[in-house]
Amino acid sequence: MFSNLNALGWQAFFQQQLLLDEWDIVLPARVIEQHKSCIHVATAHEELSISLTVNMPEMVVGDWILLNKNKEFMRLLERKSCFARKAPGSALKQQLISANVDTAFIVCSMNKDFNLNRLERFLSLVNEAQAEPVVVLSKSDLALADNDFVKTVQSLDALLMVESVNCLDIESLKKLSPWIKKGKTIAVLGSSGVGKSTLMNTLLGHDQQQTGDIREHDSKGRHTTTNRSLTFLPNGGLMLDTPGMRQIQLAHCKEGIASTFSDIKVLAEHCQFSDCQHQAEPGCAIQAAITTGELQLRRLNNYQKLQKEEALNSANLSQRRAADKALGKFYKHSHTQGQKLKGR
Ligand SMILES: Nc1nc2c(ncn2[C@@H]2O[C@H](COP(=O)(O)OP(=O)(O)O)[C@@H](O)[C@H]2O)c(=O)[nH]1
Ligand SMILES: [Mg+2]
Ligand SMILES: [Zn+2]
Repeated sequence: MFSNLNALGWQAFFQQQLLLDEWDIVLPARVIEQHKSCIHVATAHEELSISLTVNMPEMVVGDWILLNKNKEFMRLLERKSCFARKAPGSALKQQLISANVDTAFIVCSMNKDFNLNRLERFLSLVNEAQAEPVVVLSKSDLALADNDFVKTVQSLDALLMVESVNCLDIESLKKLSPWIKKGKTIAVLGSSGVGKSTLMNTLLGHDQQQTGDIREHDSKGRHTTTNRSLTFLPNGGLMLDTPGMRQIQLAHCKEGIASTFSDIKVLAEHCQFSDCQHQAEPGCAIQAAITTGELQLRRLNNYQKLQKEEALNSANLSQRRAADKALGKFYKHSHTQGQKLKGR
């Protein structure tokens, strides 16, 4: 059973969460599709649909769950990695995007939409989720000089993986094969129009994803492509398209930002004052690095902007969580006895 599971992304990390006497009676299953009232899961043998009930924890594409022998939900396994963002709109809610992702392709097109600030935002998200980032520079067939783009991205971090590709050309996408392997889960991130769906379709060998100018909401405001799903690629990888990722607000992403901008943190350790704001203080190592050209002012500004945004969103989310908790207690209290809330 476990060899089939490996193809689904089953790893020692999940197996270790099974109790010894559970091995024969549980069925591990991976969430491959998410809908309002149900999830689709894949076990080693089949695909099933499971209705969601209020007692279940919040689940997201990529999650591993255990089913009992009647193929009913038992429990959610701890996530190896998790992507989340602040839910768009005014609601102060954290929204799960995907779980148990090994590698994240951050797609940016090599044209006028290319934007380092946005790339740093995605990198923060990926680093926080503890997935491996790979920057995929798309539309190489249209770019005048992909080398300049690759160099520009590498100037952020010399160790960052960067590949330039033509998403319409399978030969060109072979550059990505080191990361597309049996049982490895890849999330494809990036703004609208950069080629995420095209990349998936070319790897699949047929059009599964809508591409081009088709919007997430069509003219009638109906959702067209907002169901998140995990797709099996012919050569073994599992790929997650992330529709509806136009607007990513960072929340609970402090470490992700810190590791994305670790160069600035290292520089700051050499500032004369430990509480240096890097404005005009004497002995500021960061201002000195900007003067010598070692650090871009753009990068410093973006770092500080993302830090502020993250702090504000996280504070709002915590407040909301506290309010929810208080409300939850009230409901629980006023609820007539009998209905036990199932713990995790
Ligand atoms: N020439 C060229 N066109 C591309 C490439 N990648 C995507 N496109 C085109 O760009 C448009 C948007 O691509 P799509 O995959 O829908 O972007 P998504 O919003 O990120 O899913 C489509 O018309 C694609 O055909 C590429 O590498 N080269
Ligand atoms: Mg798309
Ligand atoms: Zn300083």
